[in-house]
Parts: sequence; structure tokens; C-alpha cells
Amino acid sequence: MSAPNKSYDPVEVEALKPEEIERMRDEALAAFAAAGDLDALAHAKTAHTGGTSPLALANREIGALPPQAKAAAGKLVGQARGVVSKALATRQAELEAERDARVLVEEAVDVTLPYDRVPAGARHPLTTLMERVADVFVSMGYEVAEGPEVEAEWFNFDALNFVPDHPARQMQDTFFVQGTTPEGTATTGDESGVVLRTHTSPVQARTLIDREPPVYVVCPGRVYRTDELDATHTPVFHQIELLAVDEGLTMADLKGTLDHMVQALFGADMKTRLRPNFFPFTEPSAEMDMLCYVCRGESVGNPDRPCRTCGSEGWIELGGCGMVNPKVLIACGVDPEKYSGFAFGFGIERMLMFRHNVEDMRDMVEGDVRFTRPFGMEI
Ligand code: FA5
Repeated sequence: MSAPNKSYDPVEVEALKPEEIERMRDEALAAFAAAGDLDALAHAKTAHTGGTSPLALANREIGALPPQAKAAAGKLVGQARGVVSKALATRQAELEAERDARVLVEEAVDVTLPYDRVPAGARHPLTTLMERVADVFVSMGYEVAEGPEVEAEWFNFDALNFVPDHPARQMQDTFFVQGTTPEGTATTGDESGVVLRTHTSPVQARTLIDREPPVYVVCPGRVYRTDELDATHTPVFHQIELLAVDEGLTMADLKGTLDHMVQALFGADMKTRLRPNFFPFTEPSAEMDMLCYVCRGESVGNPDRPCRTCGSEGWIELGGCGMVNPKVLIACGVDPEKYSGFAFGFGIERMLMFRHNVEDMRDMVEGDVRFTRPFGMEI
């Protein structure tokens, strides 16, 4: 601040000359107008209205004036500061409006875009079919039983009455994991190897050892064989197995159960037929066929109505079945004099093929959603 001036004339104070005040005001207005954004305006604000700005310093000079000169000088500086602060507020409002408009454009959200670009997953048709089949039996009172996929050879073969030199035990049919049973693996009898189970039938033996009859179980699961992957085979596939052991069960119960299953899955007028076959763990054993659900047998001997699903044979092969061999009951500690049982098992991949006209089993394992999507996105 200047020293009190002797002539009491504010004009003698350089900073309070009207043209000086005007220059300060105009510089401030020009700086605000030139500020292109809020940051630049903040700098201009500090420079032209802050504590060390020319107008603030001029304002301080007023204090050094004699009382009679203060009013005029105060009016001069006050008016200039008023104009400056009004211009600042106006420019501030303009720049804020500009910023808000820009943000609205830059940060706009297109609410019409799809929100679920990553499609929801769904279960594989093999899984849903396997569960559907299992449900048929659960609704009849059967329980679901499971067993390990890495299985003791004893359960996979010995307990099921496979003789030691049965061809299924060869390396070209079975994946052997270990030649002998590792410590802790449940075995009965002599040393046993470890295999990837070749069918779901070992769950029969496990269930009979674990539970007291009556036993009614359905066993869905994955099995392994050294088959090459081709249109009708895969080395990893799924089976579903049924086992019933109770007093007085006969082949008639087996047949009735099979008929009920195909009717539940394919329609009311469906039926099955049995053809003699051999499995070491059932006696007698049979191959089970179901009536072709497409032509209902009408394509047989009828060249005008060929059926692709059954090859005009009228029947579709489903799997194996039979009465549980008493030797299996004995191996699992069940009295064959008191109890009898029936069992059957079949491949889910083959059922999916004929049920949905899938021509190549490889499509089921390749994981291409174009194959699975038409089955629906069931979760
Ligand atoms: C068995 O596996 C017996 N355990 C079935 C059984 C259970 C009989 C209970 C008696 C009592 P088989 O080896 O035939 O049987 O196989 C059953 C089904 O598995 C076949 O009908 C077929 O549908 C399916 N299958 C077999 N090999 C393959 C493969 N490589 N790829 C896909 N499916 C297969």
C-alpha cells in the first residue's frame, strides 16, 4: 500500500487512476472471455480477482486515502470489481453448461444395446436326456446311485462274473490305470487292478455290498472304452443302469419295467422286445429292442414307407438286460435263495442319436453350440 498522499487526491495514486482501473477491469474481462474451459477460468479468476490481483491491490490502496477521497475511489474500484465478478459468474455458468452438454454426449449410455452379450450357458443335451431317463425311475420309487469312474478291476469285472481271460479285460478294450490295486482301494478277493470303468454295472456290485435288499436303484454315469471316435462310437460315453433286487422278482417284472420306460419316454403305445444274448452278470440275458417310435413298425416289408430311424427294421436296439446272475448276488453277500433281481443298461449317446436324428456321435463331443442350441437352453 502507498504512504498516505499529501494532496488527498486519489488520482495521485497510480493504481487508482480511472484509466488504470478500467484497464484492470478490461484485462479481467478479456481473460475470462478467453478461458476455453473451467480450468483456464479458474486460473483467470485467481489472476484477476484473487488477493494479489491488480484490482484487489487497488482496493487496498483506498485505505491510504484521506476520508473525503475514499468514497469516490471506493465507488470506482467497487464498480470495476462488480463488473468483473459478474462477468466471471456468467462465464462460469457458460462453461459449466458447455461441460454438462459435452458429458451428456460423451458418457451417454445406449440403453437399447443388449445387456447380455455373453450368452447364458446351458446343460448338454446328453445330461438332460440322462436326467430325464433317471427321473422316469425316480418317479417309480428308485433311488439314484453313483460309483467312481476310476474303478477297481474287481468291481468292474470280477464281481460281475467276468472270467479272468474274458476279452473285455484286454488292453484293446479297457483303459487300465494301474496293474494292481493301490492301497486303500476297496477290493474283495485277490489282487485287483484299477481301470476306467467300462460300464455302469460295477455300481450294481457296490450297491449290493452297501445296502440290504430290497434294492431299487438307477445309476447314470460316464464310462470309458478304447473305442476310436467315429460316427457311432466314442471312447468316453454315458450309460444308465437299472438294478432291482427283491424277493420274487421275475423276467415279467423286467419286461414290464422296460415297457413303462419306453412309454414314459416315447409315447403310450410303445413296447419292447427281448432277444437272447449273453452277459456274464445276468442269467438269462437279453438284448432289448424298442419299437421304432417313428414308423411304429409299419416300414417293415413296406418299400413305399422306408424309415431312416430304424432302417425299416421296425425295432431299435437299446441295450442289454437280464436277471441278475446268482453268482453276482453271492459275490456281493446277497442270498440268491431268498432274493432275485433284474438289471438293464444302455448308452445315452445312442439314445440321443435315434431320439433326435443325430447322424454323427462326434457332434456330441465337439462342444459346438450350433449343435446343442436346437435342443433348447435348459439349465
Ligand atoms: C453293457 O455295457 C452292459 N453293462 C449293459 C447291461 C447292464 C447288460 C445290465 C445287462 C444288465 P454293452 O457293452 O452292450 O453292455 O453296452 C451297452 C450300450 O452302451 C450299448 O448298447 C451302446 O448303446 C453303448 N455303447 C457301447 N459302446 C459304446 C461307444 N463306444 N460309444 C457310445 N456308446 C456305446
